[in-house]
Amino acid sequence: MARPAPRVDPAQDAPQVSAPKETAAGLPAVAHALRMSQEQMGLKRTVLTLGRINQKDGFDCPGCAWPEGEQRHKAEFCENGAKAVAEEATLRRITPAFFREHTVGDLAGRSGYWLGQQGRLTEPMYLAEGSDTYEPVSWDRALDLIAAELKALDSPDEALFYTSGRTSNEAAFLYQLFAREFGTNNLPDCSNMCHESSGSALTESIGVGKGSVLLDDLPRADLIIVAGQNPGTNHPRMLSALEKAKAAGAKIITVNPLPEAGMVRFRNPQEVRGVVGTGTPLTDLFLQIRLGGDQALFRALGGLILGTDGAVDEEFVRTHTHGFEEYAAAARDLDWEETERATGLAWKDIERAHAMVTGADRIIVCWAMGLTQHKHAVPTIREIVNFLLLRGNIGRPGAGVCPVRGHSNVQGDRTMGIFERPEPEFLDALEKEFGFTPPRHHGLDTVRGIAALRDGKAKVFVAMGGNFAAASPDTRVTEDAMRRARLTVHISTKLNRSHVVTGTRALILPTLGRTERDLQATGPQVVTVEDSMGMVHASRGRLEPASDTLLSETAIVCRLARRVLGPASTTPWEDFEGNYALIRDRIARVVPGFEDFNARVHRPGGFTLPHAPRDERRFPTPTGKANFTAAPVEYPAVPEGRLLLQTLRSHDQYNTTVYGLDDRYRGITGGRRVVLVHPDDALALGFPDGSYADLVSEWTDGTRRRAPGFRVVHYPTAKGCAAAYYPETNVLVPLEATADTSNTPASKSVVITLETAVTAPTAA
Ligand SMILES: Nc1nc2c(c(=O)[nH]1)N[C@H]1C(S)=C(S)[C@@H](COP(=O)(O)OP(=O)(O)OC[C@H]3O[C@@H](n4cnc5c(=O)[nH]c(N)nc54)[C@H](O)[C@@H]3O)O[C@H]1N2
Ligand SMILES: Nc1nc2c(c(=O)[nH]1)N[C@H]1C(S)=C(S)[C@@H](COP(=O)(O)OP(=O)(O)OC[C@H]3O[C@@H](n4cnc5c(=O)[nH]c(N)nc54)[C@H](O)[C@@H]3O)O[C@H]1N2
Ligand SMILES: [Mo]
Repeated sequence: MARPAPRVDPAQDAPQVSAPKETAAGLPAVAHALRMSQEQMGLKRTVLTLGRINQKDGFDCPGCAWPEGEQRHKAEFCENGAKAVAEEATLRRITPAFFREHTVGDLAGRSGYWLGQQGRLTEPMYLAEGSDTYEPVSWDRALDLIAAELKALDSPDEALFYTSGRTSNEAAFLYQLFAREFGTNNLPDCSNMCHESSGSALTESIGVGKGSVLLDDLPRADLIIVAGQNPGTNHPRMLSALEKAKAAGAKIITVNPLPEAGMVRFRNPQEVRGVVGTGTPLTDLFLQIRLGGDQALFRALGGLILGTDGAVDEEFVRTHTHGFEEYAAAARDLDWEETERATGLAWKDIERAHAMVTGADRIIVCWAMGLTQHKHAVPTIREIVNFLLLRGNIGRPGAGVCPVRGHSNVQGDRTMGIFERPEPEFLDALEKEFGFTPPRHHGLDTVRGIAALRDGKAKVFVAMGGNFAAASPDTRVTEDAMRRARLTVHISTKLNRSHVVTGTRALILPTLGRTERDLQATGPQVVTVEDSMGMVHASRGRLEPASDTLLSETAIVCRLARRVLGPASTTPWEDFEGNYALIRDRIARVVPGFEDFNARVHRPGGFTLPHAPRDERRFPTPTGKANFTAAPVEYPAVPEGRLLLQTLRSHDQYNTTVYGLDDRYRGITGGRRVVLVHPDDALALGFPDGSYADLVSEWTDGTRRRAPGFRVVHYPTAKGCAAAYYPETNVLVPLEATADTSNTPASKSVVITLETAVTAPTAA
């Protein structure tokens, strides 16, 4: 039997601390996943559901975007994938009675954890102007309300259409089509806060904003560098791929301020030796870098390669690259003291890394949020490209760039046109296919969208999934901005903070999740997704929907579009709603690489999208070559007595969805308000382990932001650095603190001071 939802909010945050673990996965992970699944789903549904994750006729795991291999295990999922599924396939339900019992004011005082624990949303709900209680509303009335508000705007650019990364290709394609037929490119998405920096950097450097590595490349590599990523928690299936690569002879360098459990040692629960043994040590060289030191590290490695006879692939550099001389001049001109200051690394460790690099013919670099969420994220990632180009490590097997994406379809949503700055060619194709004139001026991204709401320039906010209020930076500014909207609309599976930080009016539109059967006029539908490596495949849910009233994301968009656009739109929205294959026919004609989409997506395992640098060593940049860059090396400046804080994920959360209050690998249980600080720094600042501190961030304009009541944990992080969980610490990240070019919030380098906690540690 599933357990009922908790009635009391465990807002008491009293974290217990023990030593961090070295090993990830193994049997404890299996046990943990099964316990959480059973609490939410009961035993029978647990067995039924977990068996279908990532199977060829099953559904795509709603966890991360790591790809599935050709050869699938019977259990092709990980602990955290199972938790993501349990969160969606839970038997708990939120009915209209729940909203009668809990006013919006009441819900706004609850933790995100408690809100999520209440179960699946089942009915469309409406919060009228001046009311403090959501009331049930029919789909027709809900959609009429949105249409009326949208039509009342002075300009289509006063509306924002946000997307999170779980939305299927079909729903995403129609959503952007609707927004553009309505007349705006205001399509902010979670990618703006995530891998935008990777997209910006790679587009400029190699002409394609996606990774160039396929799953098969990992076991062919001689060296894999994993920088700024915690796969043991966030991409657990990646550990099996790394284990396989090691077995085939690859070496691994880990670059991280934290010694993360999975990268130290991995116990594969699918192998006997992983269950009874001590596991595979994965990392050969651990570079415990300071936050934000990566550009300096890769520049230094470049300089060392240039100084090593025969280390540069001159033929590749001559034939395929542009800008080498300028880059080489900058990289040869190395300042060792500055490199050590920026990276916090000892010189001999960088030389050790260099020896491994020159000893390796084929090199892959993987990264995630540790690199993308800094002011200088874009030049940092371009520096990785410089480093790889030197030895010809792009466009051949076993080598390349591997940004590891977050949400399971975040890459696909972008491919489908969810982007505030669309390419003219994409708009041309839409125009030709659908016979309307799409807006050509750029729209607003997440951060600019918040500013527009704050300044009264955006008035209607619609979200296709996600939790905008909690995921965005500068919580107070963002929440005030949301409250200024005339209407906020959330198409969601689960209750979250964004539903209770509302505009003058608000709607919650409940929708189907990945695991559920999607029955339309022409029968059951499949949807498609694209993983982190450009593989497109089908996903078919089979569970009975959480309620009869739910509509699919696709159906909601089609019905909304018909109401808002009326007969002026010649797009066959009704046909699309009834048969998703018709949407795929259109995608095939608009988006390059999707030719013959309907036939190819039903092949076992799907198909891989083309990638010019990977497939043909062709670089579709303005120079026609892969571009070296010689940006000045940057790293965060931290004044005396301050720490540099990164905001990251615990093991028991999926972004803003908190599954539980433990972070098992880091030895934290029963609470989330912890700050991990090096013992020397903590003691120098006067904070013994177990003391409590307020985290106070300082921004260049003199403003200070406070997150109260964090337990100080002495932890082996790099010196000068600290770590605490997101979203509790988003309040500290100024809206203006973003990465150059990509405008991604710089959530991994927040300058803070610790102040003795003035409040007792209670609130969660
Ligand atoms: N279970 C689970 N899975 C997830 C998610 C989740 O929340 N839970 N989220 C999904 C999403 S949307 C995403 S984007 C990914 C996120 O996946 P990750 O990027 O792994 O997520 P974070 O927890 O932000 O971890 C950042 C890592 O980078 C390191 N780091 C921070 N700053 C620096 C730096 O300056 N340099 C270097 N070298 N390292 C640094 C941190 O110590 C940490 O190990 O995971 C996806 N998968
Ligand atoms: N400080 C700080 N801030 C960060 C980050 C950080 O590292 N530090 N990371 C950033 C990153 S990488 C990301 S990707 C963003 C995440 O930003 P979002 O994607 O906006 O946030 P999530 O927490 O993933 O959204 C969870 C909600 O999505 C809804 N949902 C789940 N599944 C479905 C579905 O199938 N359909 C629909 N319609 N709704 C669904 C549920 O209602 C759930 O409550 O946060 C960013 N914010
Ligand atoms: Mo993400």
